[in-house]
Amino acid sequence: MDVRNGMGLRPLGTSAAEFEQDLLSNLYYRRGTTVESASTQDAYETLALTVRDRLAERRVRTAAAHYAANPRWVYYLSAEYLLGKQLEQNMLYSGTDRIARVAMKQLGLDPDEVEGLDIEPGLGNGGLGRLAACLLDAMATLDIPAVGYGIRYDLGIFKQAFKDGAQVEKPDDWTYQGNPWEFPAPDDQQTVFFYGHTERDENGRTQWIPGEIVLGEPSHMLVPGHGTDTVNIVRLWRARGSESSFDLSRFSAGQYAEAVDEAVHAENISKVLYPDDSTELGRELRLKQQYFLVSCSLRDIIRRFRLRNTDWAEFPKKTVIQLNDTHPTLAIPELMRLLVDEEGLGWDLAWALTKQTFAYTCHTLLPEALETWPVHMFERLLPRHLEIVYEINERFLAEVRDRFPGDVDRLRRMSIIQEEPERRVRMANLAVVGTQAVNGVAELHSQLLAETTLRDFADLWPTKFHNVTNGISPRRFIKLANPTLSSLITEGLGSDAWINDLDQLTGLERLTGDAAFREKWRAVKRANKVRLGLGDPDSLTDVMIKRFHEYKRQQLNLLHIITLYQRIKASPGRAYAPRTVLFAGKAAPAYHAAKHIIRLINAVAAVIDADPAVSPYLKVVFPPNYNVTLGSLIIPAADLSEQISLAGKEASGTGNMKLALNGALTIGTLDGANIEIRDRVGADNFFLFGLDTPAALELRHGGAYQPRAFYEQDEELRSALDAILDGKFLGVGREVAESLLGRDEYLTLADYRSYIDCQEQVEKAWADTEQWTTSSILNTARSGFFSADRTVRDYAAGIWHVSPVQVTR
Ligand code: F58
Repeated sequence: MDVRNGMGLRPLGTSAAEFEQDLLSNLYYRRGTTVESASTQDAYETLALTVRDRLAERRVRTAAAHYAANPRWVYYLSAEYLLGKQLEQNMLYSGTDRIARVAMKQLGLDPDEVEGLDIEPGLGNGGLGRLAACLLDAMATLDIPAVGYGIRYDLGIFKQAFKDGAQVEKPDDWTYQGNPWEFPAPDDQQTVFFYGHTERDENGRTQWIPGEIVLGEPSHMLVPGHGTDTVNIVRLWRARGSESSFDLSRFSAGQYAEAVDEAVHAENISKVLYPDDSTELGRELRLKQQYFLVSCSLRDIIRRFRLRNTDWAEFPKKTVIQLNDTHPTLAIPELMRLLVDEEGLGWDLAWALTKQTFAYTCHTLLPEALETWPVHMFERLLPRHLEIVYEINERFLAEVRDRFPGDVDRLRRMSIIQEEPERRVRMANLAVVGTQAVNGVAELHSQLLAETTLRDFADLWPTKFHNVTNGISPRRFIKLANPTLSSLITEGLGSDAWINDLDQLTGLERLTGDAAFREKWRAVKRANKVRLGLGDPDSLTDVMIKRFHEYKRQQLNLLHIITLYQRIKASPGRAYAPRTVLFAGKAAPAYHAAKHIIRLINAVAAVIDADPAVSPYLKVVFPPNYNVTLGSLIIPAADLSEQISLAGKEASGTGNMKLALNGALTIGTLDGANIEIRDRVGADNFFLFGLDTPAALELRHGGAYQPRAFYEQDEELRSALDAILDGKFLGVGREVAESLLGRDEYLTLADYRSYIDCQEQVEKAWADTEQWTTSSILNTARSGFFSADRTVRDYAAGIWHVSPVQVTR
């Protein structure tokens, strides 16, 4: 059914001429200007609207098909989304990429200049936020009815710049020029309560009398599927002061600032994304953000449920809510509150429905990254929710007591409330107790969760624990990011069907014997390095792109660079294979140790650059402000992918998958999804080094790690660290060396020798161009498993139990 026919609407054309007409018309009616007087910004906004219109039509049909089917929906709750730029993606998905460019040229517009104005919404920190975006992309591509819920932060992840080599942060006012991709939906506004107290009414029902009321204003962006007509949405909430928050009496008295105080206070809730990575700040505003997201989203989910359903017993049959880490876990007590206090359901029924509705994905193993909130703060902000959490906890602990009588330690560990040294609410415990499924994000991670971090819970409910290995969008991370490699693959396989069926890449294996194909493969990689424009395109391009964190061990890579530098200085005559080492990534603004590492990398880069004996062979580059856009330029140019975290620390990693898919070989530890990458691409096409998880645990917990011993025994290591300590790199970075020699939890020096030796293997392999090319092709050919489509199928079959709904014309 073409909805437009029923409405008497003109279908939008698929030719360049029709697109050109629509551009002109949008320029005139939506921007109030003409081609002659349009600014580039006018042209960009108009292009965006013209592309968006084509997807809007699919969106309307999708909504109609979903309404008719009344299916089980997936609601993905995430405090973060790193969606990446929208224009290029939406042109590809709407099939307008070619005609849009033709039309622009016809109108005398420069497509590159116009498209250059598209900006990336940076509403996330790193892997977790980007995973959310990849899963939404795959859900739409697989025709799964889904809505992503999040927060529309005014300021996204800070922009990173370097001043004297040190990171400085600038605000990311990403909607400064507006955002043409967004549809406001003021009719679906929600009211959110905070603070106050609870009262019991005459029927014994609890009422929450709030102390502050804030409005949640939704808008959504389109999430089109690739090669299908499904267009889902991601709905983002923005906080607004309620009408009563504007104090007219103060305004009239000339107290203008005071008059808007309350409204400004309310709007602060969605003002800024917390730029944190893996360490939690116990800030009330962050808890407020979390509840704001949860409260708005749950009311919206219930509103949508009621469009077609009346019986609460049906709720879990029509709804599955996936919690992306613990940040949206307040949804569990909030649904209980809505069902018990507002809908009048009994506790047991409400609890059964709640548990069936939710599932929880954990993204970490670091105990310090498990969220907890001080009970007193929780109680002040969300008094009713604390009562509900207590009740959930009491009933849960009774169950534990029944199963493990007398095991007081276990009870203490499993309680949702931590008692010592301070009373805190443990969000991960709440998330496990209140859901029907818990999953880790790679095989090793899921296994370690069940054996260590969440072990008591896995003892109690073994079948609740799942693994769903992460995946990445092949549309975003090869088709769009690497168009030339994509064309070559399509040429080699004889069709482009691989983009939605990534396992078809195995067909490339037989092309490893095809000399012409191999030549083209190398030419594409080289051209991608030229496009990136950082360093010699014939050098080994060695890439480490990720957030800065000590566990990820950028400092280990740095020690290798210093060692290479010193080797070249010591024996200048030898023929060294030129290498460009590229870093990109941000450090949390308050994470000083990570910032010291950044500063030292930049100092080492400068010293090497200034040394003509070394610079022909070694170059370190560190482009600032890593984001999806920059990643999409770097990934296709990489030869070597650095995945060197201490084993047992990286939950999965997804950059590792993007790089392997684009033909980079990995140097890595047995950590996260590296293990699965190695299993698939083959040990011969992967450079393995370092301690494995049991060895790392033993060294750390056995108290046997003595970094000084490694320093003393290994001359090259000593010399590298001494150079830092002696101030050889602009006098910068002593803190880094001291920390490596002190209580380094990440056992960097223990893995140094194995890493350096492994890098020598890399160099040898690189010298054999033919063998390297084969390994590169095989990395791509065998990375099909890491498609987010596979990940979503795993969730759909193992956790969500949902089926696709076809959108027909
Ligand atoms: C990442 N977590 C994991 N957290 O570190 C990575 O191994 C995994 O591949 C990825 O999730 C996807 O599963 C991550 O990115 C955050 O950014 C949090 C944001 C909120 C504050 C705490 C860190």
